[in-house]
Amino acid sequence: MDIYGSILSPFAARVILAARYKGIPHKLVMPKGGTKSPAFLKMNPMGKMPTIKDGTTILFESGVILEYMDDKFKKKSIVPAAAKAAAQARLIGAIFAEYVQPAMFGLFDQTDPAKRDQKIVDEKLAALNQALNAAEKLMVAKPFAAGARFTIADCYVAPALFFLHAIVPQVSSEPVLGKRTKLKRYYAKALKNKLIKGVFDEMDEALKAYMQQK
Ligand SMILES: N[C@@H](CCC(=O)N[C@@H](CS)C(=O)NCC(=O)O)C(=O)O
Repeated sequence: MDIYGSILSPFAARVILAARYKGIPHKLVMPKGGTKSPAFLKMNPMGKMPTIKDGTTILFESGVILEYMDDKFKKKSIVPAAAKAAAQARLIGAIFAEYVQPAMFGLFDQTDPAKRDQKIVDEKLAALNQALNAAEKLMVAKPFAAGARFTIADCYVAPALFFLHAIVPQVSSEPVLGKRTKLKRYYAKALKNKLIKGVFDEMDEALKAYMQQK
């Protein structure tokens, strides 16, 4: 399977984590000519990463790709079998996809102090805090997001937490995860998990390279 994307994209990192966890043979490729080239737009008219090519199957949207991977490659399922547990794992993922990440990207745009709009920073921090409070209620963090096993929830949570730790200290002096004990426990355990820490290290390297060329 070809996964088009950079590990620096938290959306692509979701899919990379799932592929590595499930042991799906894959190759990470950057689209030649970028995400807006005619050839890439033919595969994904939205011109976004991640996009995958699995034989004749071309798919995009990270959430759709995660579900496809789990449906097609049955080994080491990332969606719990029971309906309620599956919904809970997906719900944690949705909080990060729909609320944590948009606030986080809003803050990413404000990291340059010379161009910062403090009103926007305050708004995004408030939105982020609300989303993290919701995540704190839903997370199990024993040690994975939805319980004892790695699930689809971790594919969303882990890359977002990497980015939060890279971005929030640049715009706020408050501790990134505040007093949220489950999120803090999750992050501490993630740093000791070979799969997740491996992805964090690669994201860190890619972020440093990105900042240097900026
Ligand atoms: N909803 C999409 C979002 C993907 C997305 O926004 N990817 C960004 C990377 S962080 C991208 O490809 N941006 C390149 C561009 O917009 O040209 C998903 O979940 O896959």
